[in-house]
Amino acid sequence: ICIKINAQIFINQTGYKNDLQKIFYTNISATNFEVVESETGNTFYNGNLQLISSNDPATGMAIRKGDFTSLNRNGNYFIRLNSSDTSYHFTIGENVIEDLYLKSLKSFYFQRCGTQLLYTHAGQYQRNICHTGDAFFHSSTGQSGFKYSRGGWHDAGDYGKYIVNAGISAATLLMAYEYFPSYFSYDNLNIPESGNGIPDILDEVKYEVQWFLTMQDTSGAVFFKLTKEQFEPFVMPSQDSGMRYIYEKSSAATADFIAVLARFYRVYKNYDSTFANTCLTSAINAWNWLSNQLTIVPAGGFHNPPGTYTGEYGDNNDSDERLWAAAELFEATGDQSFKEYYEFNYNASGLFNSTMNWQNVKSLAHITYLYSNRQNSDPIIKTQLAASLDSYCNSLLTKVNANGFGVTLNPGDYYWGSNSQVLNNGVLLLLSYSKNNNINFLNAALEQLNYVTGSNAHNLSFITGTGKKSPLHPHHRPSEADGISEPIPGLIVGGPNQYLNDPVLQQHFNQNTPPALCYIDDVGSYASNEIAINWNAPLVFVSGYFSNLLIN
Ligand code: 9MR
Ligand code: ZN
Repeated sequence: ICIKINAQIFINQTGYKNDLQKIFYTNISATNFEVVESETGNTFYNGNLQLISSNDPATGMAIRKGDFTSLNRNGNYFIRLNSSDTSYHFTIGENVIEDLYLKSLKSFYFQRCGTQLLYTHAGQYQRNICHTGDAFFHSSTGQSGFKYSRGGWHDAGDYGKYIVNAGISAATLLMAYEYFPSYFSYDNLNIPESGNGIPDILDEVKYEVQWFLTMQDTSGAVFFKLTKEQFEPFVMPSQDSGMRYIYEKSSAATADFIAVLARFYRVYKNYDSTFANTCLTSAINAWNWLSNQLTIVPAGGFHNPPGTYTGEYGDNNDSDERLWAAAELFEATGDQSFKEYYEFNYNASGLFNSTMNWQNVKSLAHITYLYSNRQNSDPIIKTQLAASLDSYCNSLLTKVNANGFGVTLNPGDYYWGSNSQVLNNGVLLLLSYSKNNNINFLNAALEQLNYVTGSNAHNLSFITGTGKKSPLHPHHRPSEADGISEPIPGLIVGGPNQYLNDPVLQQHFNQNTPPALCYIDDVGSYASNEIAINWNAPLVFVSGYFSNLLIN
């Protein structure tokens, strides 16, 4: 049958898992909806639409919501309203989220630096080795000469490598594995290490961790970043010539390094104790340096020296990073000194009152302590943490209820990388759910995933190569330069950015544009359409969780 695709029914384009909640939204004025089987045209579900908002503050739309959770018959369907408006076709099934999960994880392989991507693993996205000259000390370090620092992941749409942002990215992947090992043990992703008996998610993180080790100085300190002085032209990585530099030592980078290496040690020691021990030793050396720095290094936080314009990941407060480092080392070693550092400082700026991001990792510290398996962890603190996480998640539900699309963002929250905020909120909701079984948290987390896969005002899956309609022009140098029309799959773009931090956004929108609409699939819009490892990591967490979730 011939279907008219109407852009006004907003569904999760990657499909609905049969045993989970099923929600869509529409801005069409209607009172009820049908779920129609694609092949037969038979209606399998009739439901009422619920008016969520006649003027949703985030989108300016009148939004209605449809819920067909109880339809759990596997098949292909579309939604129909007013007997003629129809949605994209979608699937209800058992394994509908797996493709998204595997693509989002594989995207880290496509970000690898300093290695050739072979046809067997990368298919048409094969490419030559890049950045073999990594790297020379920048004069701002006060050092000169070369330090071997090949490998790791390109940070985002650019080819730089930044410890701080890599830190939260690697840690989020490790956290998924550490807390839900059976959900994240896939070893068949077709990366070079697949089939080696070690989960691919750990193999992929190890690729990054090996680069981390090269960024450490003999003092124990860790250098902030490895980039060019200017962002690269839109060429393939192997064509990107010119000097790449290692920049100053940083206490925030050192603390994030410690957290990742301590965490990696914990999950990797059962696979390769020698390498895991190297990681722990490096983390402790780093801590020894860090604990001798009484204030943030460099003073005021890292800033680009004159003549350098690549990313800054600016942060003038390293107390959350230090807290996180201590929590991870405590969990790795059980040592009293790390326990005391965490317990003395854990409430300095409150418990769970913010969602983690590259700049603020406090919640990651708290999660680690809350999930501690150490006998000497304090049960009273853990009870406080669990209650605080629960109440923070309730505040996220308040945001969900105030948003026409059930997303944990309200006007003001749509800043650069908003999609990652949505997914990191999803991570917190899932972690709280795993402690208290509050089904509202599980459902809210699923709504966050649905939002990025198409239940949004753009009727767009924000992840390349997924769903019916997804970004074709991400700000991602390899995707643009490779001569292949489809971008590299599995990459989530930053998403709506009401602060219009690039000229393309400024050209198309203004401060009267509803916040959630400030997004454009344009390669020039680096502030809404770039991709980044720290945005992909919580996507792996949330999609992997739901893909493998066993409902009892
Ligand atoms: O993700 C970062 C975002 O939170 C900041 O607002 C923005 C401006 O400082 O920088 C983003 O990070 C970029 C980094 O500096 C360089 N690589 C690309 C990153 C994603 O846009
Ligand atoms: Zn590279």
